[in-house]
Amino acid sequence: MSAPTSHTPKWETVLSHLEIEVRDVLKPHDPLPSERDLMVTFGVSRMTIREALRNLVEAGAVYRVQGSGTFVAEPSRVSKSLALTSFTDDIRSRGMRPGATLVSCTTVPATPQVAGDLGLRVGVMVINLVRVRTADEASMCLERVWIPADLVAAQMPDPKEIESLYDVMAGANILPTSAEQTITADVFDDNEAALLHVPEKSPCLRVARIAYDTRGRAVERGHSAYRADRYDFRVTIRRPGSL
Ligand code: 16G
Repeated sequence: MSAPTSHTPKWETVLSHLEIEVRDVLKPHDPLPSERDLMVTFGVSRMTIREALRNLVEAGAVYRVQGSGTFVAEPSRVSKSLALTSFTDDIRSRGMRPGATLVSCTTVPATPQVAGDLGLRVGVMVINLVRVRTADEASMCLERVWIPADLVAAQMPDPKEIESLYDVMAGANILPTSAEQTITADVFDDNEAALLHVPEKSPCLRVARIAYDTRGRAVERGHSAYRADRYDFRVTIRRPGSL
């Protein structure tokens, strides 16, 4: 949403404030302040507050309970299968718009851990890209990626311009086709929480991926921390021996 101007109707200004509160501060099923409290906070009429709330209800961001008030709705969750897909694929397939905000992009010597995962010698240069990934502008995860610099360096656009990293890699003829992935439960640290605009110590799923190309060469090491309130993983399981 664009920044309010002096021509913006009052209810839209209230709406933008409430959207941020609902998205970044409150949790699902938390109550919103009463109409009276909102009138005092924003110094506007009840009609203005009602118009803003009506828009929030219509957008599915909040719900009303007769006689009790207005509450934050469950955000639409992204349920990810374990297929090797990109963030962009995951978000688009749910009808949302993927986005990326650059945190940093550096070319650094591989540490022993990074080198070990990518099958490189310690000290070989790797590109380390750190981005906040969003769906319809709302934060979803903090993504840290390491790629051997010699694989993509020539094709690397301005890091701020990168949307899908897998598209950039495809441009360099690098196609991740399989990956080893581990998923662990954790909480965001303070720095991560600040970047994602979520409460400190809120739950996250940490996904560590080492992706390989068709030749079995490790082409990417990715560590992503997903908001546990917005992401889950869906797995198809089969009894051994059945098709
Ligand atoms: C996922 C991957 C990340 C990959 C990105 C590509 C995990 C843990 N992370 O976020 O490694 O770089 O997708 O998505 O699976 P993109 O093409 O939209 O940038």
